Amino acid sequence: MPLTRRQWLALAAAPAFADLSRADITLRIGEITADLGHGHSVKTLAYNGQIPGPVLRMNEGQTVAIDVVNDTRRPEMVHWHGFHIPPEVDGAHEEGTPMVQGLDRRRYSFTAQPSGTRWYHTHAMAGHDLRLGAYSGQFGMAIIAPRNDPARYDLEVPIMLHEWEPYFASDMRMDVAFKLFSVNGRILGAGEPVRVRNAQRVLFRMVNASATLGHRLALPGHVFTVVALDGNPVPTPRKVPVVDLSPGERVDALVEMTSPGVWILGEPDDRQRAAGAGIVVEYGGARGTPQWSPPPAHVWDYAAFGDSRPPAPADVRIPLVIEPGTDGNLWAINGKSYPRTDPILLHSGARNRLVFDNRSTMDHPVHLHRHTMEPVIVTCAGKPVSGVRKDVVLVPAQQTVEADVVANNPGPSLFHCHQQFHMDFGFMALMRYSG
Ligand SMILES: [Cu+2]
Repeated sequence: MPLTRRQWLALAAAPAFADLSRADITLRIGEITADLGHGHSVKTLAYNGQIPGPVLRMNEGQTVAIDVVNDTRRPEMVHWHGFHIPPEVDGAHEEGTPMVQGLDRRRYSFTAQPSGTRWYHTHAMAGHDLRLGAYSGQFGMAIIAPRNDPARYDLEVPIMLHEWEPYFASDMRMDVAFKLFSVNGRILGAGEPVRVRNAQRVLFRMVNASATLGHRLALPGHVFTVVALDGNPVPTPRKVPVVDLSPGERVDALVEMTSPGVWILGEPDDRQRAAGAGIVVEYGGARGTPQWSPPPAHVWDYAAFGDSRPPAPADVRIPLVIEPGTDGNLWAINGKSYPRTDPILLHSGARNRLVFDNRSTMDHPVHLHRHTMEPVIVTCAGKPVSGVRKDVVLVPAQQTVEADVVANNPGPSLFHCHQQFHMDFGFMALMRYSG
C-alpha cells in the first residue's frame, strides 16, 4: 500500500536508528483517573490506561520487542523484574538502561527468560513525591511460559496487591502510610469476583506490587499449596493457610476448590481488609455475603519449601552490613549510602555468598536485578536452606540472612531494598563482576 504524504514525512522524520518494525507489545505510560470502586478514585500514572497494566505473556526463549511510549513529561523507566536480561534493557538507569524521556518512546528487545511469574514496574525514583515510582499505578504481571508446561491446573488467576493515597505518617516525613488498598486495582467487593467452579484446581499467581508494605493473604475454607516463589518452582511444594509477600515478591499457589460458597481472598489485617485489601472468590451458583475468618497462626519460612540437602559451599563471602545512614540518608550499606556505596564485586562463575547483617529495626526485602539468589540461612537461628531461588529476599530486622548468587550474567546489576522509601534514601548499590 503506498504511503500518504503525511506517513512518508513521519517516516522521514524518524531518527535513523529507530526500529520501525512492529512491536510485540506496546506499553503507554499516561495519567489516568482510576476508579477503585465504592466511590473512590485516584489520579495516578498507569500502563495502557488500566491498573494493573496488561498481563504480558511470553514464551521462554522468545525474542520480544516492547515499545514503551511515555505520554508524560517526566523521564520514566520500565524494569523487567525477575528477567535475566542485559543491563541495557533491564530497566535501571544505574545499570545503563537509557531513560524513556518525557513525550518520547523507546524499544526494549530481549529474550524472555527464565520462565515463571515475573512482573514489570516503573524504576523511577519518587523521593518525597508520593505520586511517583512504586506509589503510582505503573505495574503489571508478565508470565513467561516454560518450554514444557505441565499446566496441572484448570484456571489461572493473577493477583496484584497495591495501595493508594499515600501520606507521610510522621512530621519527619520518614514513614509512609496509605488510606486505601486494592487487589487487581479495585478495593474489596468493588471489582468482578474471581469466578470458580467446584473441584477446580486454581493457580493463583500473587504479586506484592506495594511500594512499601509487606502483605499476607488467606482464603478461608481453603489451603494454598505453594509451588513457586518469585516465579521459580520450589523443591518441596507445601500446604500453608496463609502466604506472606514482601514488596516485590511473588507466590504461586495451587488451591483445590472444594468448599463451595462466596469467600474473601484477603489480607488478615482487619484494618487493611476494611480499606480494600481483598477480592471475592465466588463458586458457580453460590450466593450471599462473602465470608471471612482469620487464618490459623502460621510462621512463613522460605526454608519450608527447600531441599533436605545441605547448601553447596560458597566460593566467596561478601559481608553487607545494613544500618541507618548519615548526612540525610536513611540507609547505608557497609557504612555508605547510594550513590556513594562501594560497588559489590561478584566473582564470575563462582557461588558468591551475600551475608546480610541487618542491624536496623526494620525489615528489608532486598532485590537483585538480572540474577537469582538462593537463600541458605534465613534467620540467625534458622537451619540451612537449599534449592529455593528468589530475586527478592526478606532480611528481617536484627537478623542475619545469607543468600548465594551464581554470577552468570555479566554486566552491572542493581541491588537495592524493594521498599521504595528505603531505595530512594540510600539503600542501593551496583554489583559488578571482578575479572
Ligand atoms: Cu528496606
